[in-house]
Amino acid sequence: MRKAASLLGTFCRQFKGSLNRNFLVEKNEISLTLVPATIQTHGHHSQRRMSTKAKLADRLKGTEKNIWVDFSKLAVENKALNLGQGFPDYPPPQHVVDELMKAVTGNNPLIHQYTRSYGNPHLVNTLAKLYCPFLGRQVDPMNEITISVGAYGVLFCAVQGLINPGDEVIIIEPFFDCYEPMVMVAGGKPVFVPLRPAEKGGVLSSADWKLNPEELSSKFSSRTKAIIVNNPNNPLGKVFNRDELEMIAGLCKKHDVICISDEVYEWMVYDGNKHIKIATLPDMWERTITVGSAGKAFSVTGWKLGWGIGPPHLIKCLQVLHQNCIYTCPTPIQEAVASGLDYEITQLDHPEKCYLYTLAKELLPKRDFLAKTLSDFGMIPTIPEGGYFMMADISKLNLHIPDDDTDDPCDFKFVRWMTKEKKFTAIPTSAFYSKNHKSLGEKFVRFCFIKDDKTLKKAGELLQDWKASLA
Ligand code: IK2
Repeated sequence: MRKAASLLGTFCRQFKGSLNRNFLVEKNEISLTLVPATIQTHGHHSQRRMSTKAKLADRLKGTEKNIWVDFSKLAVENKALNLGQGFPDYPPPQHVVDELMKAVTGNNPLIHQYTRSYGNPHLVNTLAKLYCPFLGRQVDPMNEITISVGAYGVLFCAVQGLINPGDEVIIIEPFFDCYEPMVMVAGGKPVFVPLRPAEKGGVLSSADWKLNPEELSSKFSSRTKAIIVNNPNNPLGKVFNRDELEMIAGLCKKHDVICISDEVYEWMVYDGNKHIKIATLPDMWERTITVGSAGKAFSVTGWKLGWGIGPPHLIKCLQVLHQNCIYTCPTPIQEAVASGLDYEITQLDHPEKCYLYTLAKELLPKRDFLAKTLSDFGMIPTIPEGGYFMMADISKLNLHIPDDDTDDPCDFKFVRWMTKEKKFTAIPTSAFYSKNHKSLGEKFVRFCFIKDDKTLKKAGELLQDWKASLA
């Protein structure tokens, strides 16, 4: 991908220029308007001078960029077919929506008021019941579970509640991007270790991406406070097998390290793979926080409700943070998720009726369709064992992508160009790598396949037309 001036570069420069001329960006999901940097109050402009103290807090420096903010905006601005951010573009299960309707239209006036800080009693009781067989133990709903604003909120509470300045936190690459800024904001030091793909060419499985045990072991020291494991992994779709989890668990125990296990895609596993909770391995319950998400489990990402499950001595640390910065999550959403899960619990022995299981069945043909579509175009997909994302190698595409005059890695330039010129959006995978390892990710792009079949078909047609135009 050669350097050359581009329209895209010009656009970016102009846009930055207008921001520098003291304009504020008023953003919503639909449109973007530039308004003068005066305070707008009911149509009246009152001129106020910015305080010189209005500066980002020092501890947030280096965390200003956010891939979801930037690329969701880009997709909307360009009206692009969006296989970027991970959410479905079709309705969630009806019974869960019905539960929310019931909650807000029922006779209980308190449903509209604050509920218990660490989680509505109905929800934590239901979660304790749901996870008991999967964790192989009784779970104390009041002391071993905490609810927060999505898995994001739980991860934030875990990291802020446990990490001291100078503590090291091991993060496995590619990683869900928020882990790094969360650790930095806590004053901790992220220490990265990459999964490395097998050198065999052609289509890979996410199982072909492995940790090197010596490399992983070399990252642990007396300074290591925690490791964040994402299983199934976003963006790769890797489902860690028992041997891999035992290796990680062994190191956690040897070095007395806490494991934050982000399992938001726990229900979405394919091809007979089994999701194993690291908390169920010997002596791991005591040192593991398992993170889950109602948004992911029920395909309602806008509901933003998540949970952390673990022993009281760890959960207490999350609760202290949560009670002082969020206090409590929306009561009707908690009630609806609880009732929705109550129903799922009754169906666990009927996998064909249980949404937690049928979701993976629904996603499998979408995964396979997308893999074929991308392969036909000339990308080389890594077939995910879990989750709903697919990484594809773009390095063999013989395309000339104009440079956009940024210092960003190639995948950023490629996705920006594709969004603008082809009206098709994905997520650049180097966003899931640390600064020094961006080169490991920049030849891949991530596509989301929890999309309506019509959307996926449109993506196929778009790529076919694009390919035809290259011939
Ligand atoms: N953990 C992981 C691994 C996630 O993927 C997510 C949500 N990611 O969705 C954005 C994307 O990758 O396209 C979360 C945590 C956060 O989950 P929640 O929505 O419950 O806060």
